Amino acid sequence: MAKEVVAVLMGSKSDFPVLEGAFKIFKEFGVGFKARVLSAHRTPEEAAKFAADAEGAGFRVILCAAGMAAHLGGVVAAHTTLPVVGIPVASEPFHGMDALFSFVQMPPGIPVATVTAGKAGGRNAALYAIEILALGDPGLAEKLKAYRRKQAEQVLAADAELQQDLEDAGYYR
Ligand code: RP5
Repeated sequence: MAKEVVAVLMGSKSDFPVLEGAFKIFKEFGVGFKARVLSAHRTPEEAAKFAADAEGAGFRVILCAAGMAAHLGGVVAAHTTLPVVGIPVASEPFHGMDALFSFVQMPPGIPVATVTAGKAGGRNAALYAIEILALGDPGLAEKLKAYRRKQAEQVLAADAELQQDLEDAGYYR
């Protein structure tokens, strides 16, 4: 098993679907991670302790997903100098705007890098963590470049398919 270098914290097990894409990306890149349910409000002492111990435990980046009044990223960032990436989770009645502002509106001095809400945010947070790790890992940097190339090829293949579909349907005549 790969050494766990990314910590993925979620405020509730109900946040899991937002992070599933991140777990798949870490697996694809061979990046070891540890996921935990830890809440800034419901388990404040455990969350703070995890953050304070994270660097010594070998983690290099911490992802935090939470919804509503999402203080997890801020609380974790307050207890570590490791980079913290916040993933807002959408919930009723404000559809993630509440969590987005909670993550993004950190006071100067304690940054939390915030991605978009939802599954896209989960995936981008994983890729951003890998970009950070790749700064000191040429093999990982190469995998990121290959990932981008594959992604571009998929878009170009979709474009070619679209051209063919429109041609076949007679829209270009
Ligand atoms: C937040 O409250 C969690 O991150 C979750 O998004 C939201 C609701 O939690 P549950 O009531 O589903 O446990 O702390």
